[in-house]
Amino acid sequence: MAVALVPGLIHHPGYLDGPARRRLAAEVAAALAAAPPFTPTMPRTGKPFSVRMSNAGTLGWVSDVRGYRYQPAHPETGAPWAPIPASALRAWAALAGFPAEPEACLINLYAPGARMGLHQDRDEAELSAPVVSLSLGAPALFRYGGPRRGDPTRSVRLMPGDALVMGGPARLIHHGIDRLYPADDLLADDPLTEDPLPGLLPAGGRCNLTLRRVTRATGMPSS
Ligand SMILES: O=C(O)CCC(=O)C(=O)O
Ligand SMILES: [Mn+2]
Repeated sequence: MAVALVPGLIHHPGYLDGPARRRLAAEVAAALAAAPPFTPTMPRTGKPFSVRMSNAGTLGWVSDVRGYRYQPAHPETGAPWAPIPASALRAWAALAGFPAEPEACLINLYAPGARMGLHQDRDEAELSAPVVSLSLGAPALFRYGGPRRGDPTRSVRLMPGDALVMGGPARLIHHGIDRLYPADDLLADDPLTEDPLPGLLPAGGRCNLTLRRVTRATGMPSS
């Protein structure tokens, strides 16, 4: 059952069941074998992110002292990113309501203690496409506000297998991850919090995939 948290921000709890999560995790592990996780740094300051990242797709999102951008190759190996996992493409087709494919699948890897500060996803030229995100591993507290930085915020817990669609009036809202819930805390022994990427992510970690259309899709009405 889908829940509109605010207009345009649609939460699909438990969108991927256990077998679907395991399939997606295997596909992500394959993408990470081709494009190993790296530690992005903040524009200007060069301060490292606490989240490690990689990408799949024809374009990947990267951040370093030169700024935020999309590029077709891994910043360290220079190799092209792997194709977007098939299960993630199916989720986009079912949930995005957008006629063109996503070009970028950002793979965020949160070790316990990692977080992501409030930000907007606005490095894409095609803002009429939503952002579709899929979560695996530890539950996390997702914070969301409005289009202005000072707008009031609320939060929702994202569980493994949840999908979140950020589109329409919510496409440019501020959002971030306050924290993960420790695996030994409230959900110990819950089969939903299985270690999603052994060897790639410490136990109790979380993986989030963020699918985005980057370039303007041809034939779309201009906005
Ligand atoms: O990890 C999440 O659920 C959010 C990730 C995110 O907002 C991003 O990568 O831009
Ligand atoms: Mn984001």
